[in-house]
Amino acid sequence: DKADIGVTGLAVMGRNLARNLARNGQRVAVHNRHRERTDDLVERFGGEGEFVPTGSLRELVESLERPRRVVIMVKAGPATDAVIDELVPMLDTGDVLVDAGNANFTDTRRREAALAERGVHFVGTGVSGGEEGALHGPSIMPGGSAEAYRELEPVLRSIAANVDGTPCVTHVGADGAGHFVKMVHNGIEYADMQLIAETYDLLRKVLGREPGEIAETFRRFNTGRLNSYLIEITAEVLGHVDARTSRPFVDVVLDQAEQKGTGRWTVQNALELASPVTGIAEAVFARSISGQPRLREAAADLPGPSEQPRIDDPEGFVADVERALYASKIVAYAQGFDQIQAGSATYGWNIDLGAVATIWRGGCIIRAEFLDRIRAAYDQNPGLASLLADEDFRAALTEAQDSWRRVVATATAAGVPVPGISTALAYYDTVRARRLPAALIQGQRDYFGAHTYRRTDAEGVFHTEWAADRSEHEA
Ligand code: NBP
Repeated sequence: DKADIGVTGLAVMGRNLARNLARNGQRVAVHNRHRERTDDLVERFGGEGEFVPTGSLRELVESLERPRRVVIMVKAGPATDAVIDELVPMLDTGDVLVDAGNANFTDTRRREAALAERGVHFVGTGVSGGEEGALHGPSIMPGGSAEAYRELEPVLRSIAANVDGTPCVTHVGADGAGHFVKMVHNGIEYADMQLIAETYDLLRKVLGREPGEIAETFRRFNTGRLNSYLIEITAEVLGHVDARTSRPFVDVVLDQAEQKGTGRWTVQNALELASPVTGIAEAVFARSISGQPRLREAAADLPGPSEQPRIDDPEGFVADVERALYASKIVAYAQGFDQIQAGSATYGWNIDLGAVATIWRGGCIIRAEFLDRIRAAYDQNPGLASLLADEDFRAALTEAQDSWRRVVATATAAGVPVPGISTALAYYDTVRARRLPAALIQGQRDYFGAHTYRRTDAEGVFHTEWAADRSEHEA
């Protein structure tokens, strides 16, 4: 009997994806470069469904029903290329190769184009939700051709997370669109985590609360509009007590945040697209600063504020912080969706932003009630210029903005860094400003480089003779 689908790469993600497939009735051929992982999977979880262990890629390919469907779940980068290069000569026209790793979307575009020439469908697919998601239902973001998606759709729907009867999977767009959207998802995840971390820092340093108390505050936040997986796990982590020292876990962990690269890719691409994802950029840089002990050691003696701000109403401050977090989150997500919009236009993907919000409601790390609101915003107006312009978000920002300003002011007065919250507020004030000092920058550019400017009151491009008589003429 032939297998329905193959999975190669059986580390945590691949193993759990293979189990998810088998539990949903697929006969799954499995393969890993080092055989032990394959045997281990079948030995420990063989009872969960039908697995066909194979010892080589050739054996894997030969075990599959046609058109063949092979999922690659190996380390992103050269390892993925190595597996593709070995697999492709064994495949036939119409076969479908799915890369479910965290590939850079530019690699996916290159691979898709190369394989399309050989008649093989290549579907770069974002998978979010970590190992638990892979097992119980991830959010799945496939790119590639519509034809290939039709081939995969039923099985992807069966293994994806499900919210209110809707599976968290959609055909995002052609070639690298899926991996692009997964990249921005991770960027937004960075921004969201940074905002939550700043909120914790404020409650700790301004109000002097203990991690256990702050865990309770996050538990309460989680019953309201901030309800989300990230807030939920934040409360869990803050409430955790280290067994070795009986101290709060968060106090014994080295405060140097690591990263695997998708946040950096998001910002690199945003620079290419001139898409201002300031929240994601601050989050990536905040992790970078945390990971520079030499810099932090050298700066550790610099003075903070000479006096601390007085907080007369601590519960009022907590309420302000909740509003600041919510408003900042709206901005961070608005920026991320804008980047997807910009990528879609630049790379020709025609991405449905409402559909992206829909598949992020479950399975993935940023899953939250909030995504339902984003979906509703795009449902109501698919051509929305920014989520900030949506009526409901506008109302939330209007209600939050005074609190937001107080939080940034208090943080600044107390010397507590809030790069994420303050950049979000700066973005808000920038985009809503009727006049920006960009006019002055145009003047400076024209002064030193004759770069020209446009006027508010006349068509055309102008230059002023700064070094001579300062007369203006059309350039
Ligand atoms: P890893 O990213 O740690 O990769 C380990 C797997 O890659 C093993 O199966 C290993 O085989 C295989 N591999 C390597 Br390394 N080099 C290879 C090569 N040259 N040829 C063939 N196989 C090779 O595994 P993971 O954490 O399960 O993640 C898999 C993918 O999913 C990655 O792209 C990751 O970025 C992505 N992802 C991970 C998460 C997560 O939460 N961990 C979430 C979302 C996406 P071996 O056993 O023989 O060494």
